[in-house]
Amino acid sequence: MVLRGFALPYVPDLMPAIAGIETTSPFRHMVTPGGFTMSVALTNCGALGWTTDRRGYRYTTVDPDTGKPWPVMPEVFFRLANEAAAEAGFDDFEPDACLLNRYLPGSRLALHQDKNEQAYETPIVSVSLGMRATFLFGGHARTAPTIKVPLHHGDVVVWGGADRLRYHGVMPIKDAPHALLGSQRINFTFRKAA
Ligand code: MD6
Ligand code: FE
Repeated sequence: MVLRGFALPYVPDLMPAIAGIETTSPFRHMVTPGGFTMSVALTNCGALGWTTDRRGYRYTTVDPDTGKPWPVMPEVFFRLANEAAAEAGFDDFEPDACLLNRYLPGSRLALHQDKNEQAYETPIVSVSLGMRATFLFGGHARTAPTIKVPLHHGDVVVWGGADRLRYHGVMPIKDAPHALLGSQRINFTFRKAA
């Protein structure tokens, strides 16, 4: 379910919260198990954070770059995720992990499934800020046809139930600077990982 503009009222509180997360755990380019450096830079907040390196994908309690716990999930993040999930019919969503992705012009995200979480019965809540993106929403096989969904500043997507494991990705971002964030897109996705 796409909740157009749902995050807009939260933006004034989200921006300083993101700046705080970045101070403790900066965005960085991680390497996939296949040896590719991701064009998207990522960081995390919450009890668990998603990471990748040559050994695989996993959730960790500690930022591998700093050796310290991931930054605490800001209250405004949790509230946004919980309220968006409820709006989509998922009551009492209590995420323990939030993955933040930063895209610069040309950054893309290849088709993938989100399946490193323990709880597939809980949804994922995804918030888009900054430059627009074309999101690819596919099927349950990588080769299944995809539909293109434009995502703008403030849009929130909630996925769950039968659609939780669909393949998805993001087309290369076009440079059309955003009034507030400039030439970047920030996406964050909330999960119940444990
Ligand atoms: C993005 N989002 O929008 C990347 N994954 O930049 C994801 O990979 C994603 O939006 C699972 C659920 C929702 C998502
Ligand atoms: Fe994903």
